[in-house]
Amino acid sequence: MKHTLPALASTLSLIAGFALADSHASAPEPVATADIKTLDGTVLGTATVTPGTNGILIHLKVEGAAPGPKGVHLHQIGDCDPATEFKSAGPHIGDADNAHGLLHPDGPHAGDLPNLYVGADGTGEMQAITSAVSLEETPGGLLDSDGASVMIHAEGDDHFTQPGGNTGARLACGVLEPAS
Ligand SMILES: [Cu+2]
Repeated sequence: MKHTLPALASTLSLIAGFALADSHASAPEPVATADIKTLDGTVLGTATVTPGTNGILIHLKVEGAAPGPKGVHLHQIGDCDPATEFKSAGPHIGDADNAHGLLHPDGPHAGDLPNLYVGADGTGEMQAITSAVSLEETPGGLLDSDGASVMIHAEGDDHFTQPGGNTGARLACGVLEPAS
């Protein structure tokens, strides 16, 4: 007994060590990121895209924004041209397939996301899992040949009104680029 117990203990710690190392090794990294800028070129924040088991995790962080809810969508084209007031980013991903709105009975667009909430200090953060978009396949893939953009709107999305949920102007836009 005196010999087998320590042997058993060291075997168990070896197994635990392998299990721990394994779970850490599999933590996925973002596959795409976007710097989100306003019309005058100010960087408002960043977005990352990380594939998970139940979908793609979108993680958005901003600072220096006006407080309150902001609509957030994935738009079809990776082009944030301020001269077009970001209309160069095109419509929401999946806008031809469904109505707009996470709460619309005929919705949502694949690119519809929950609102970002900005606090009184101008910072805000949002995380959402979506299985409505893919990374590569067209149409609407986040990293397909025409890319995709993360758009922050001036007003919160009511998730129902057509075509954009009453979110108002396109406040800030970021082109998703493959993470290096
Ligand atoms: Cu939008």
